[in-house]
Amino acid sequence: MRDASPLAVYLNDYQPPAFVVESLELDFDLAAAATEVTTRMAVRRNPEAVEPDAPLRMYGDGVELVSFTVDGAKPAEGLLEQDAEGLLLHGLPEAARLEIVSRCHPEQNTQLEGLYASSGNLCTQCEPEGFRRITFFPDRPDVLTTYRVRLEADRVQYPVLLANGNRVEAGELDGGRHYAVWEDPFLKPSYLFALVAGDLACQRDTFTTMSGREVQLELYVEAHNADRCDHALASLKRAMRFDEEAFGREYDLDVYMIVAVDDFNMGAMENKGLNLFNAKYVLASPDTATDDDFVAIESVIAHEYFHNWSGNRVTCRDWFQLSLKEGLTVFRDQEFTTDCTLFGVKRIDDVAMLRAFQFPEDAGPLAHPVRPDHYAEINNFYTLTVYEKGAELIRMLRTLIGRETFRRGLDVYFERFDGQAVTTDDFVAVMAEVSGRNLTPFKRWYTQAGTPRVTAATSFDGPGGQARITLTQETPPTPGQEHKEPVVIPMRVAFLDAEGRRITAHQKGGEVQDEWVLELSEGEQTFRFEELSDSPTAISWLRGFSAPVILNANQGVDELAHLLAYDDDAFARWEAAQTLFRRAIRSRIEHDAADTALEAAIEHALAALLRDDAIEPVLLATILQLPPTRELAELFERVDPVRLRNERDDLEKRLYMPLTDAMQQIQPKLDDVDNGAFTAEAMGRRQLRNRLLALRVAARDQAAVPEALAQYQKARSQTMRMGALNAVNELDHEARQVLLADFEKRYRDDPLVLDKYFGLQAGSQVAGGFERLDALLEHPGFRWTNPNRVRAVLGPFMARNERHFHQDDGEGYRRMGGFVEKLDAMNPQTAARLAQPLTRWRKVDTGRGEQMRAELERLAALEVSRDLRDVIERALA
Ligand code: B3K
Ligand code: ZN
Repeated sequence: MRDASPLAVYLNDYQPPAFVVESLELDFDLAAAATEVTTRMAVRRNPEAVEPDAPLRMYGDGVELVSFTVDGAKPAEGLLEQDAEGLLLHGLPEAARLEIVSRCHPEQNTQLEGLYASSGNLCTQCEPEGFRRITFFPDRPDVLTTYRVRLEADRVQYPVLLANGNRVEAGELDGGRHYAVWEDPFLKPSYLFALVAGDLACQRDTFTTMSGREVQLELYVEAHNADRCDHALASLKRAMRFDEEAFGREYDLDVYMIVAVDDFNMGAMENKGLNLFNAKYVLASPDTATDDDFVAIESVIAHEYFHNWSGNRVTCRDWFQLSLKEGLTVFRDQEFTTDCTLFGVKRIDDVAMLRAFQFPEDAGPLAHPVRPDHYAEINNFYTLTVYEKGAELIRMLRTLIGRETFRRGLDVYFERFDGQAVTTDDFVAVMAEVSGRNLTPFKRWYTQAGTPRVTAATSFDGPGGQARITLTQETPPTPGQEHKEPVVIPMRVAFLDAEGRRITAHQKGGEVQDEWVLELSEGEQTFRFEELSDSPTAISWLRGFSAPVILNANQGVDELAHLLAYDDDAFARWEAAQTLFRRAIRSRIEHDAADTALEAAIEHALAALLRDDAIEPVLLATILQLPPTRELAELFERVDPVRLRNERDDLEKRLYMPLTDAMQQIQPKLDDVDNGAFTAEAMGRRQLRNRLLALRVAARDQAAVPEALAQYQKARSQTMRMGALNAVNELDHEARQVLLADFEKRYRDDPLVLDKYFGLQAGSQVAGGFERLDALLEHPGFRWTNPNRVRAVLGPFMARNERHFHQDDGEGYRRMGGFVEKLDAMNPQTAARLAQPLTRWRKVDTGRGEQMRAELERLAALEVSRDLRDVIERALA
């Protein structure tokens, strides 16, 4: 595990496996201290292998070899080689049967990859390379086989024994033990293997598929959580129906199981028929989970379910192709959530997340293409770029070839590659085939890192006249990619008249339309429009965020205010406000002074919005929110994050101070929101209520703090309780302490809610951040071995607590560096992830940036994991 120099793996070195595995049997003698695994496999030389007599490579990581036979006999001297990566077996015939007995140690496994113990249960995480921590195996995604798994364990400690597929046998054994045998009829790669042994309660439901088959749905949780499963099960059924209706995809096994686990490195895992979930994305009750939690659970449940086709039935040839399944599955889950949400706000949320997290990644030292071409540690490539930008690529493909053609392409893709491990090129080739288009230029999006910058300029020639749009594009250099080529950018646009209606026109030889998708594929292109039905008051650009680019359209304040008031595209409307906010911040930082005329115009536009009875509450709530500091930082080469945060908060205060009356007037219309309803509309109204409260507190509205206290006290749901807490969390005020103390007492024994308490404390900029940090680490509920808890403290401290994280004496960096070092010894994957805020040192003003770099260099001089070393080395390069 401790490896001083990470050696890179290159896409160009890909070779098909030397052997195929025709079938696999795994016998587990399960115990937390030591588990013995007997692995039997039938292997045959792969006709597609490059070298005809290549040895069989079986990876193993921290696994003890007990015995090894080939066709029943010990391999002859010298044929079995053990090295740092595992086993190499030479001299194999055309086909052979191997039997390997090996041992692993679940209880000591704090990495949470492979087989490990969590809350007294045993479970697995194999993607991407965890299977090799369970047994020796050609653990790569293009080795697919069928699995028969026998689990044997103590009957009292582990009454539930689960693995992928269908249970075909079970029974009692002597000595208080029992067993179960599971068979998965579908070909799968080892990263989709899973087992669970534990004492768990099962909540059941059923789902009848579109062809009339009944599927058993089983949700396994610890007994005391049995009353928090309804939402997850209902979400699962909605997702199953949606995949049938929107994508024609039907579930294939007789049972679909989900197990909630307390200690988990990420959100969830799509193992075939047996999903393992971070308990955070399963358990929900109105008292413990906020509306945001409910929505997140629904979307993660859907995401993992959708993987059954995009990932499991059709999988990745190698890990460079990760976005093949992740980008596509994120796209599919976004479509699902959009279907459950109101008025395009889901799209706005997705864009906001892309801008706050993926754009900075694409502009920083860890930038990489959606399909990377080399990596030192694949776990570090489960990134916003592979997932979220990957989903944007799928969305652009749909925009370019049209919805119906795209849908047909997906059908062909799933049918043609069912049971195979393929590449993103295979995916794009299908879309090219069904659309008859040359998509080769589009593929640059997969191989080129960095966010393209697009500039738009327009000229008009009176009513009934002509319009000309000139678009240019440029992508800045990223590590290892100095020179960039133009990419294919679908730009959705409309012209709006003085009442906000769309103007019609046509492009030369084209039909009369009121919205266009312009395809920018060169460095610069001009698009001409004729016979405009009116003269445009505003242009609505990049509607629906039709491409993941940074657009500069040089629009005036009046034009933006017009879009904010009228645009029928929710994204474009929100974007108009965001552009105004960004401009105001930029002026404050660059000119050291507020642009008072601009800020007055923004305030005026916001006032009009607050008077608008027609706007959906959830959209209003979303528009009123200023961009977060980490997104704003991207506007500048280098910036002092503490000052940026202060300017942002001050702008918010100044803009909303004159609007407190207007906000107060809306509030009575939202008095009935804590009503237990979970419709999109009800959630949107709660969101607005909480947003108004928070903005009023930020704007120093004297009445707002007692209202927050009252809201907390009266709350019947976690959404309203957290709404009140969030509103006062930046106030150095007794109210904050009183509420937080009450909250801690109330939820001390409820890990998922306690995480919210940790997050509020760590993320608050109120003075005394380091003392609070110390207190959290001393809290009886804090555990270094629980990723949720560690993330709840370190995450918000680095993401939201600029004042302390970026304290100018470097204390914040040293603390975080120290925590990362400590965590790395237990859980490298989570440590490497939590180190990432430190890698952004070049964006931070020189004095602080140098201290961040110094902390990275201190870590680099230590013996750290390959995961962490990879991140640090790229950050310092
Ligand atoms: N495929 C898993 C992620 C595995 C991450 C490994 N470090 C969950 C998902 O994307 O659905
Ligand atoms: Zn996924």
